[in-house]
Amino acid sequence: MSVQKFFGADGVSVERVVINGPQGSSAEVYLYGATVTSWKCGGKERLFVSRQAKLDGSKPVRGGIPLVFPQFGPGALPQHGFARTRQWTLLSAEEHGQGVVVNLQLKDNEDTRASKWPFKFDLLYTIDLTATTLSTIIKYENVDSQAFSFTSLMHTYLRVPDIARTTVAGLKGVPYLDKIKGGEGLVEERDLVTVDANEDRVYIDVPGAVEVACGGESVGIRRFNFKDIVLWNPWAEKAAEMSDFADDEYPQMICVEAGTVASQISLKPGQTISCGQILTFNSSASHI
Ligand code: TA6
Repeated sequence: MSVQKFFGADGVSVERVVINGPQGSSAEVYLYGATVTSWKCGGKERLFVSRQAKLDGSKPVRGGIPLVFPQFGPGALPQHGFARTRQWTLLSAEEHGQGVVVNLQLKDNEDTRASKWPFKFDLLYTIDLTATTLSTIIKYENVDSQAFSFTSLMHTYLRVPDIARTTVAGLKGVPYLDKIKGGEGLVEERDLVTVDANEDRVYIDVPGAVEVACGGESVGIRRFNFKDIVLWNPWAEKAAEMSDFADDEYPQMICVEAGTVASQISLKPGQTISCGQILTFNSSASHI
């Protein structure tokens, strides 16, 4: 197991960290946005990053696990908030018994305090890699003198061999907002959700784990203090509108995103909450 630090153009500041875990597992995180851009296990890359993604800090990374905070979607702040476009601080990267853990931090600064969400905050992001799991958990702290509320989400782009053969289990009976149908409220009736068009759905108060399966392999997503799941695939029409997403890439990805976005998380001064996800690779999916 090992930790590799790669430096930016200045030769001094760490640009990204690669951690190598047991059984050939690895992960990569850019300090820009604290964006996980790779998770390899079972001999393959499990995350999707567009070949047209910008990794130079000029725009949010199109893929991996961008962090959405303090605002999901459009609103008073730029789309999905400022956490995914800020430079995070690397606090530590070290081996433990079963793998490697990285800790990163983001605090308010004069730019965020001048924004429409001006509060003082402290985010501690822990990324933990083992042979078959990747956990990503943020400890959110209110270090302001007043309460604040936010929405937050881990915008996970999973790589799949073929979207046409991909199924998502664990959403049956869950109410969702269908953003393709103007936010219409519906209830998922399928045991296995499939995608064959542009889909953009917010599943609300999802009760348990979900599993994304394709070709006999799967990734399980267990949430920790995150209530909702967003499911998105741009399909051909939206792919064509994104300069950092190649037109032929949508069949190789599905976003299944753990977050709290249909309601706000509120913290009083001094309060903290930890939220996140544990991704587990399964070489034999529990559902086909
Ligand atoms: O994944 C859900 C979503 O909110 C979609 O509506 C789509 O906008 C996607 O995020 C990507 O957003 P971005 O700002 O990264 O282009």
